[in-house]
Amino acid sequence: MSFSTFDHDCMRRALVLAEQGLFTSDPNPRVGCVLTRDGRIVGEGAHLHAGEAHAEPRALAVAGSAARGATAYVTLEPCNHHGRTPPCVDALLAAGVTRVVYALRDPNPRVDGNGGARLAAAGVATECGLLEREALALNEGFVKRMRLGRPFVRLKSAASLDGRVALADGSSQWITGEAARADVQSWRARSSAVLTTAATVIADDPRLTVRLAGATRQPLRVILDRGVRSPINARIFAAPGAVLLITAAAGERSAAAAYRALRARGVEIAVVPTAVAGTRSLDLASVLDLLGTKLVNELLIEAGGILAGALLAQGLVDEWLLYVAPKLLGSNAQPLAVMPPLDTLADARSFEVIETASVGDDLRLRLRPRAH
Ligand code: AOF
Ligand code: ZN
Repeated sequence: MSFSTFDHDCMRRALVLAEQGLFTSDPNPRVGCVLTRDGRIVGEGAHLHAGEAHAEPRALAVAGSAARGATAYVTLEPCNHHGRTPPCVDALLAAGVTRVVYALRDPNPRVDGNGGARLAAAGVATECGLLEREALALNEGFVKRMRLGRPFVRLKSAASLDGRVALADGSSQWITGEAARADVQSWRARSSAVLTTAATVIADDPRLTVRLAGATRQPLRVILDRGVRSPINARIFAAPGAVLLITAAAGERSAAAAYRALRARGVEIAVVPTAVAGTRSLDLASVLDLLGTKLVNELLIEAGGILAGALLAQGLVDEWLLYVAPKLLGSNAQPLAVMPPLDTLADARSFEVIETASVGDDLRLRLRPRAH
């Protein structure tokens, strides 16, 4: 299939529109739509909030009768199902659109090829795959949850040049500068959930909220707390937005009072198995499965080196957002990722650097694990 420069330009525009939903469309994907006729844009739309109109009906509403004979550029395959809104395929057909170009097949099993097939069967020229990589990059979380039932996992760490995330006494505020900390805000804002551990709640007392001007949605905050140790007066419980505490200790008499107090504060409590029966660590794959059932697309993990090491060792990290402060903290400070010693260099975990950026005085690396 070959696409013209105009096709590319229109799909690029649709991707820009899709980005309007970056912080808000959750748990739905970010989708944009551009309608053109005779080489001119006649309508544009984006999907902004789950439960509200999809991108296509928004663009069709702008185009009105100009949609007859138009081409629709959509960043995701138009849906063919009755969800919270009627099928976009019906709306496109009713409006008389004659060509539909979409970037990415919708992995939602209720759609997954059906939308495109129905358009084609109705005689609409239907083409798929234009700027697919870019459309996928906007919706990696949605796609992974639909395919595997688990969120896309983004691990965030803030370390010194010598790879340390806290002094031996636990103090870590602050290693990176204000600009790097502000940058984290937008990664939180695009996430469905932000996850930490009881150890971090106790050591740092973080709120883990989004404090960007105009933010309308708080990600779910998740605490891994095997022993229900999080203090009830921690700031995370007082800050706006929902909190989910994941533990393994349900039903233990010793934890009953802690549960009652947490529930009284509106905290939801969920239980997963431990990694190995009788050990302290929660089974992380089960944690991700649980968060998939809670419709978490993108999960941002902000915790210490123990959880980071476990996630990396188990191959559960999809992207590592690593802020590096040009400082040395010394070799007794706490490591970035607690991992067992290696026998040979060939066993080292390695990563592909997909982006580097300067943020204030610090560096930001985006890394993707290489197959191990
Ligand atoms: C589209 N255009 O703009 C979006 C689509 O509950 P609903 O009715 O909002 O349906 C959500 C599903 O629709 C979502 O899981 C995904 O498969 C699809 N999203 N489809 O044609 C859009 N946002
Ligand atoms: Zn739709």
